[in-house]
Amino acid sequence: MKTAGGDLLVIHILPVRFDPRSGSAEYWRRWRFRVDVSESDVEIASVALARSEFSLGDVVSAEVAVVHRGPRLDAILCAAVLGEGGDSTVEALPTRRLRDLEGPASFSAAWDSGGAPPGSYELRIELRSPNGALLAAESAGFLLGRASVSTKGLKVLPSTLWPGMPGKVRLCFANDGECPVSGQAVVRVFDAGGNQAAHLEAEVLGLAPGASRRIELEFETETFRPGSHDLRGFVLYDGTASAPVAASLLVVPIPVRLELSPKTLNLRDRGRWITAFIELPRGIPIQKLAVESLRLQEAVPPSGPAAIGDHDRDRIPDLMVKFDRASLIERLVRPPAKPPARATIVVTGELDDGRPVRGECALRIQR
Ligand SMILES: [Ca+2]
Repeated sequence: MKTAGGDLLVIHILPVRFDPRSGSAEYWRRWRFRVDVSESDVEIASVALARSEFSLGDVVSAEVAVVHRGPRLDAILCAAVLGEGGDSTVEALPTRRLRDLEGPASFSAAWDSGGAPPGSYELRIELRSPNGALLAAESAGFLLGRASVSTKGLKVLPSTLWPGMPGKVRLCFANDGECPVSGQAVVRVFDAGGNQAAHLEAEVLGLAPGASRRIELEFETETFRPGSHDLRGFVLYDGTASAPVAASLLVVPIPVRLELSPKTLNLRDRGRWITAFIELPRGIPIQKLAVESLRLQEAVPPSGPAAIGDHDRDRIPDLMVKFDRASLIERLVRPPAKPPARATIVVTGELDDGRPVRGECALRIQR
């Protein structure tokens, strides 16, 4: 853009790279620009590389388009391959004298990359006058050495767990490219509603070509809700992601042991209560069970006294809690249908931190 005081260069950048396959975004805080200015009638319109990535040993070729708007002149075409950032010259290509340059013209440049290590490079093209003055310059960047990571597998251990049980995932991946790869191994856990329940990440440093790696990541499940969960594992590297691999995880309520007394429900008896003994898995104190949250058949609340003891004498404390017998019978027997001979009684409830519990046992029914 021309301004009164000179030329104004405006650079618009979107410093974000979004990968739709992994849903990840990457952005850079620091940018570096190099601005070359020269006053001449000759312009390098473009340096078009055959590709932006080349395999090790490939011939890197480019078409150079030049426009000269003044009277015919001779110019020298200089081409060089520079290292990352354009700071060092890797190889200077033979110079060429362009005679009687007039109007648009194009030239090709090629570099045999044999023996060069993988990395990012720059092809710099300069047009100079026969006495060496710079007339125009342009460069194009490319990558040498194909970077590629493939994700091989993802496993959850265990594949069924309850909230609070530690989970572990194992992600396997391999470098099937030509250059060492560094990046992040990522595993994301989504609940049945598609919300992210966990995000796990581990640094991957210098994974050599041909090498594979297995990474184990542990995760907390205290806040997980019961239901199926989907996991996606991938590796982020060079601003891209390996194709994700999937696994699934089932979260169940904390299993409780349920025992009823009596074990047979005699419909002709006139008892007031049915007594339940509830035991939590080892490691979770029975005091954490919110007694008032308990329900039989998802409907019948505790109605009698409750006490902590060890009914089955296995040294794991259990809770004795009484339920209204008539309310339970009402749920099990629906006249005019004949009463069933047996029923599965389900107890549900919560711990005081909101984690769900569930247990069941069989109950005989005597008419
Ligand atoms: Ca016990």
